[in-house]
Amino acid sequence: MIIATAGHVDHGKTKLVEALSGVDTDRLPEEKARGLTIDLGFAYVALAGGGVLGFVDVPGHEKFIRNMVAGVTAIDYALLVVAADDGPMPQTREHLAILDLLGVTRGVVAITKADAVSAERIAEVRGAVVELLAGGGLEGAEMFALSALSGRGVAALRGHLDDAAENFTAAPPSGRFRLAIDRVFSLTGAGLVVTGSVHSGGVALGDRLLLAPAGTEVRVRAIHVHDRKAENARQGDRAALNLAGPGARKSAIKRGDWLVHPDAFAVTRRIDARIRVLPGEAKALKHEIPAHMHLGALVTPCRVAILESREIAPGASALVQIITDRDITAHRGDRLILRDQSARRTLAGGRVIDPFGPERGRARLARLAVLRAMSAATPADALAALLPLFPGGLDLLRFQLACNLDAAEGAALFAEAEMVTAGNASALAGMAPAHWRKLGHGIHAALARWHERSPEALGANEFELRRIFPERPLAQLFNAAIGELIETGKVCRAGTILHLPGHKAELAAAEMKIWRRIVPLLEAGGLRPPVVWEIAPALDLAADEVERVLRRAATLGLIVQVAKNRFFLPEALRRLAEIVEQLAGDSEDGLFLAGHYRDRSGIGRNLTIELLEYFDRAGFTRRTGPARRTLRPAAALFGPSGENS
Ligand SMILES: Nc1nc2c(ncn2[C@@H]2O[C@H](COP(=O)(O)OP(=O)(O)OP(=O)(O)O)[C@@H](O)[C@H]2O)c(=O)[nH]1
Ligand SMILES: [Mg+2]
Repeated sequence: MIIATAGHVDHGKTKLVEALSGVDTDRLPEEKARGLTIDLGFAYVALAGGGVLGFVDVPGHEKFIRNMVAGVTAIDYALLVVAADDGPMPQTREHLAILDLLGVTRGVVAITKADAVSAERIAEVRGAVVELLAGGGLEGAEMFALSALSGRGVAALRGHLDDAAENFTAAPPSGRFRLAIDRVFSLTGAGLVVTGSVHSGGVALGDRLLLAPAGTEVRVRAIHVHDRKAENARQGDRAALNLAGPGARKSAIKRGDWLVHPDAFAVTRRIDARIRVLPGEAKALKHEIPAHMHLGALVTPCRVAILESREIAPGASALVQIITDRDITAHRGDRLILRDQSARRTLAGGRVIDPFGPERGRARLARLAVLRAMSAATPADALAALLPLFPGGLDLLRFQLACNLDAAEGAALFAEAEMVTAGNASALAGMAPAHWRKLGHGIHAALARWHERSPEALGANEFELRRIFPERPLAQLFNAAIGELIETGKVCRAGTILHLPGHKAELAAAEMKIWRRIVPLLEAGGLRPPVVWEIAPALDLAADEVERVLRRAATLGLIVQVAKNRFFLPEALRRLAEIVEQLAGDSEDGLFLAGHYRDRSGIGRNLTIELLEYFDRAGFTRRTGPARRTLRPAAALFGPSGENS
């Protein structure tokens, strides 16, 4: 059980931790010289029953509140320290408010320096503390009057903490591994070590992790949990990880960074959240106010955009978008604290709803509805509430990442949800059944209209057709809907052209004559067919005539226009798409680079770029940074191998 101290400067937190654990956690020379805690201190006591008391000692001075907040994220138990002579003071209140905002609801109160005051004074301070706790998460917490100097009363508090630790059961680990880094140092012999609280999931020796937000890779060489060597660490633990690998450089890691499972890597600068303004604030929180956000062990300057109104009154809560000055990482449900611009006062706190806040339309009614849906208690409830709001389908992997669900949790959730899914392991999309039925009807109707307007064309490309839909159906779902229509005979496909079964279109006799002469040249070109200005002189025709026939052939599905002058026979395009599929399949994460494609296909640099951009437009691939992944099988778009079309 991890216990963090809280309370005003000089009220005896560090002395009390020493009396309870035997460890003086003020290690820094400056702390010793000034008799003041500056940074976090840690002490661990192994209990006879197998449990551990892990103490995080925080500084009380208002100047070091940022360190205090870093220390109390992901703790289990609060030890509020109030000196009997002073009674509650400003940081007693502020620390308490921070604990409340972070959702700490279990704890105990120590009234220290009891040796220095009368019994009446102790009774008076007890009364003041009861009042202070009323209405908050620690309301009704037990109180122990004691002296850390004489030791009187310390044993009773220690007994209370031992009991609490014995009865404590940590929440079962869930989600992918995330550790909020609060210290980084080098150990001679071992190398780089980071420490922090494990917010979710678990980690084992040898695991590969990413440093967030930087994205560099590290490997876990050794693990200590609560000062003991371990094979793994899990949610709720305080862990020290010895790191190896290219990212394991002290200069590249600082407090506030995270170590995360590669699939939990999420970088953002816009967090949509619900926050509550402290009731004690004198004024309402204004729109676009600059502030500091604390999340995990991180603190960063930010702006707070209020989404539902122009201001938030003291004690009230509202949806906001927090725009940070730099890249950060966050997930749904993460607790955060807002302090004022000069870092003097705690203003508000709350929880992340969506770590990927949009830049545009963030306060639109439709977006607010999405945020309310995502605020549901569980990911399953959130998903059920979201699906009706997305007529074009929902990116399920983004949802999984936003909620930090591991693979098994994601799979179970998606299997149970009432929805149609499409895509693959690296691009999964979901749609509510009602939207799915509407989409099928919509595609059929859109094709009928297409034939009406362009009777001379055989039909439409899948992506030409998809563009017509205002709800912007996700490519995977749109393609799956078409697959279903083809299977049930309601739609036909010729090459990449879709049409209704009754509809026919052919080349005119003159066009057919030219087309028959072009085909052998294209066939001979294989995967690198000649462009228009190469075909025309070879056939002794005008370039614009060749282009006209090729365009016409494209509307009939005989050929596919990939770029301005570039046309591919469906068979060649299918083979090129299959090479993409092989490349993506060969790579561990499903990603491939244009350079690899050029080497594998042998079609050269320029054609590679034209072709991959076409595949992106066609909804076959999606680009993320320098790499691409496939969204669905090549066969679903370009026909199965060996198909004659
Ligand atoms: N008389 C008396 N003095 C105490 C007691 N506990 C702490 N002190 C004294 O109070 C002073 C501050 O104690 P610390 O434990 O450093 O206080 P702190 O809360 O850790 O202070 P910060 O970390 O700077 O916020 C020291 O001089 C202690 O000797 C106590 O129970 N009785
Ligand atoms: Mg101290």
